[in-house]
Formats: sequence, C-alpha cells, structure tokens
Amino acid sequence: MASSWWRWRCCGSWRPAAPSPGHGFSCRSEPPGPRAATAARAQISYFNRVKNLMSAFPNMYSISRFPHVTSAACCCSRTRSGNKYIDPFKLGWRDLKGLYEDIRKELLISTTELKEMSEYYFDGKGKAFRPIIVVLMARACNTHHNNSRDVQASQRSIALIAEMIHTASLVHDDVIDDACSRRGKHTVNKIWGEQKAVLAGDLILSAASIALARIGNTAVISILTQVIEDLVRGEFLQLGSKENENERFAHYLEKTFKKTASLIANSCKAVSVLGCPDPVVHEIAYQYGKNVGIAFQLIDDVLDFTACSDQMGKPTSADLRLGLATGPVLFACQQFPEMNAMIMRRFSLPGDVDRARQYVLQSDGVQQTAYLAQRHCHEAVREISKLRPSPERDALIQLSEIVLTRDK
Ligand code: GRG
Repeated sequence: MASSWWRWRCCGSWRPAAPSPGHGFSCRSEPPGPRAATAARAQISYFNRVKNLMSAFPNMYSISRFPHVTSAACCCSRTRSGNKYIDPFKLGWRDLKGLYEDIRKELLISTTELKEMSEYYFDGKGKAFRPIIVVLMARACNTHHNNSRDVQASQRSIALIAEMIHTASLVHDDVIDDACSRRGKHTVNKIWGEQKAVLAGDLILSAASIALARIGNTAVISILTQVIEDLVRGEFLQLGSKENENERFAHYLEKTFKKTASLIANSCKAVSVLGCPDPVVHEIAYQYGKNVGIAFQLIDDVLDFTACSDQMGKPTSADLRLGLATGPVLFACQQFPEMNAMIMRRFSLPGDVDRARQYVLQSDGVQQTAYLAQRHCHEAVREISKLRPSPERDALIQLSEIVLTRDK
C-alpha cells in the first residue's frame, strides 16, 4: 500500500488555513523566464520579510512532527480537529494499481542488460509522489468540470509519463553527482557505469516521449516537453553560482522551480487540459503543482540537514559536499555573513562542509526554509480550494500538508 512505503509524519499543530487574499505572496503562472527579474525581486523582499517574521515570533513557525493515524480499511478517517482526513496515497493509489507493471510494458527493450537497467528503479521503492498528485488532480478537475470523477486513460498515462521523466532525471542526476546510493540501493551508475547509466536514462525518456505522443494531444505534448527543457536548464543552473546575495536567492528559486516544480506543475496542468476545457482550471492546476513542487524541494533541502541517511535512502549533507548552497545555507548566511566566502568557493576547502553545517544548525536557516515551504503550501491550498469540493480536492489539500511534514 502506497502510504506504508512512505512513512509520512503528519503535522499535529498546523493545518492549512484559508489564507487571506492580501497576504502578499507573489505567484506567477509562467515559469521563471523573461518576467523572472520582477518576480525574483518580490521573492527577495519576501526572503527578508520571512527573516523578520521569524525573529519576531520564534516559536510560531516551528513545524512539529506527529505520526498520524489512518484507518487501515479506507481512505478517510477523522483528524484530531474533527475534520475529515483523506489519505491521499490510499485514494490516489486506486487509480494507480499496476503502475510499475504498466511502465515496464512501455520499456519494451530486447537487450537484457538495457532492460534490467531501465527497469531498475520501477520496483515500487519510490514514493510515487508525482503519479499520486496527477491522478488526484485528474479526478478533482473532472469533478469540477462535469461531475464525472473517473480518470480517463490518457490522464492515467500522464501519471506514468511523469514518473518516467522523473526517473530518467534521477538516473542522469546520479551520474552528474557521482552518487552511490538512492532509495537505499546502489545507483545505476555504480552498478553498470556512467556511460550505460546515461543511455538507460535516455531510454526511459524516449519511452516516456513515445507514450506522450500516443496520447496525441499537441497541447499536452508541448506542456510536458517544456518540463524536459526545464529539468536540463535547472540542472545547468545548479552547476553555476552567483556572487551577489540577492541574485543568489533568485537563482536558487529558479533552479528549484525548474529542477523539481516544473514537472509537478506541468503534469497537473496536462491532466487538467485533458479533463476540462476551461483555462482557469488549467491555471489552478498549474499553480497548485508549482507551489507544492517548490515546497517539496525546499523540504528536501531541509531534510538534507535534518534527516539521517537511513531515513532518506541516500547520504545526507550531500548538497554541501556537492558545493550547493540551498535554502538553509542562504538563510544562515544572512545571520553569519562569514559563510559568504565558503559559498563562493563551493565549500571546497578542508573543513568547509562541517563548518557550514554547524553554522546552518546554529542559525534559523532550517526553520526559515520550512516556513517558506509552508507559505508555498498555503498558496497551493488557496488555489486548489477554487475547485468544486471533491474527495480528491481534499486529498490534494492533505497532500500539501504532508509535503511539509514528510521525513523522507
Ligand atoms: C534526463 C529528463 C532528464 C533530465 C536531465 C539531471 C537532470 C537533467 C535533472 C535532474 C532533476 C532532478 C533529479 C531533480 C531532483 C528532484 C527531486 C526532489 C528528487 C527526489 O524526488 P523524490 O523524493 O524521489 O520524490 P523518489 O525516490 O521518492 O522518487
């Protein structure tokens, strides 16, 4: 069962309240591009406001972790506050039975070794976060449009394609980072070598492209091919760094969108296009996915400092070792400007990684990054709440909360 693979910890102290319309949190429909500078400025001033808020109310933004209890037999139970709790994983998984078998059918490869390599990660050990969001969004949009909750075959295909693009990018990412472990097992590059790993990633991506073309909707093809460009550009952004502190934060957010949020945002948009002709609904789906996706990556960056390697199935403090200054470091650097030099040299001197880690843990960088994630989740909830009520819409609201409180 999906929820048991992913031992979520649901927050007992914070629920996604309906945010007030004028909370001043900027949100754009298009990915960072020509209008990125304006948005980046808004984000930077937001970055400074977060810092001020945090110091004024130090206890208010702590995210506590309590295990949640869900009924074993159904998707719905009651939370302590009495609201209906919908387990998004149980609900979403109803439409995803056979997900990995179906993906393996897409990877019709005759060569034994290439087949083994490309099927390696489709073993049910991932969280399937993207397919779950996609099928829930499909049903939420279908209900909103014509009260039909059924997921269309083409919408379910988007769930498979999203997981395939995600997996191809993981395989390539591990080559770039020379990573040894992922999901608690050796990476493809460590087992078969870098050259073959690159080809396996390419093969998964080409199978995803064939499945996408088979849907035969040019708007959807264009939405999902944008994701592939964003993934490459996001990874490329990560290879560079910025000297100026404000530029650095904008650079980090743009990278975060492109590497992680674009796939979630555009997959949500794709199923909304397939299920409903209204562009307003497409924008809601996109904005929900974008904000949840950014929050997901911000929490990933937090977990790199706070989780242990066993929990994550991969080494932690990995970002610093790769020379990356993520949210917790950028916030910590505001409190400890001496970190600037280390950021500029990408933590390359002996002792830099340990010292930077200590600075982060002494600062409120982790809490501020988590708070920024919380704001993005509020925005996601505000967007999805515009759809007509449905169990899937409520599950998407729950999912945004789970993103904030996950521990792996
Ligand atoms: C081949 C499409 C393609 C792209 C090449 C290498 C690259 C460009 C992009 C890397 C993108 C990347 C790996 C982003 C990281 C996103 C992220 C948060 C991954 C972890 O996601 P989880 O936690 O992983 O959902 P599981 O293992 O649960 O699936």
